[in-house]
Amino acid sequence: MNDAIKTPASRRVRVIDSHTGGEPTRVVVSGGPEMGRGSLSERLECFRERHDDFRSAVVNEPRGSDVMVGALLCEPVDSSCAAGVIFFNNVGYLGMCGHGTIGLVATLAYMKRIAPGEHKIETPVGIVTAILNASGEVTVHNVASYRKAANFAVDVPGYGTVHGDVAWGGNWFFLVRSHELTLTLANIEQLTAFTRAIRRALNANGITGDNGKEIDHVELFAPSEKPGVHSKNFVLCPGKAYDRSPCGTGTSAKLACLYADGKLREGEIWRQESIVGSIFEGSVRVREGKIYPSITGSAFVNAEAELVFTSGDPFCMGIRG
Ligand code: PYC
Repeated sequence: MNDAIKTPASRRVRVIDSHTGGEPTRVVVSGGPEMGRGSLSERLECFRERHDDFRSAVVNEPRGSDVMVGALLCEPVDSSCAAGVIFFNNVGYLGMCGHGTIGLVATLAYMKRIAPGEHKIETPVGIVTAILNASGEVTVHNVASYRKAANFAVDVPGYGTVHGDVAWGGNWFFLVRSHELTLTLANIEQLTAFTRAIRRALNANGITGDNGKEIDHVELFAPSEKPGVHSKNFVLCPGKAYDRSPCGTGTSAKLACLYADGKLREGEIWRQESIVGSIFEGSVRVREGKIYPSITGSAFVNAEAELVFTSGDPFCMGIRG
């Protein structure tokens, strides 16, 4: 525990909340833990090992909820970057977060720290470039994305064999090829139960991303009913929350699979709808054989607050599931 947490009565943490297509992002602007000047991936490990109670305090109940994604604003190592960021949620840490990067850029604009134009953002999985468009929309040029395994079969207890692709879009995803469920908000419980069962089965069978990384996101797809929109998704995030946005890293993983299948050409626009009806626009660029997805969406700042850490509050550091 760091010194500031030992004297919580004096601790105040400034946050700015936004949502991107319905999915919240809470940017910690000041009052976060001190984690040195190492790389963002080193600082993420320091966050995980030494300040995990701070993560819980910011995003878990009673201040937050399962759906809240936190973004700790950091000094970047590379001074050409506008900011560094570490994303986290109710159960742990995210390598990259598409909706969160859009939310971060909208927040930096709200704080008048950036103007429309191109900005580099340092994340634990590499530098991403974001464009704050004059319209307020944000385009994120994501890290290289790829499919690790196609049409992989996994036996899911209670559901039978499920086929899907394992792909990286800044996080690891299992993209289910076909299923019987209808993607509506009325079906959230069934969609959540099915995708959690798939993730449990992947874990139980030792099926991972590269370097043994857990496949902690599961994606279902269906046709969208909106004209000009190619697909609708349901995305299970780590824990049991689902993404209200179309998921920037999940859409990146989808684009990598579509490109690998010859179903999307370089530069062609793919519109991905989320389970709540919000839309991201995506496309890919190919450089030296690698697929670089770009995702465009909008975020809106909806709260500015100071989190107060009060001594004697038994849930000061959040309720851990
Ligand atoms: O937009 O990449 C994303 C994301 C990951 C988890 C929640 N949102």
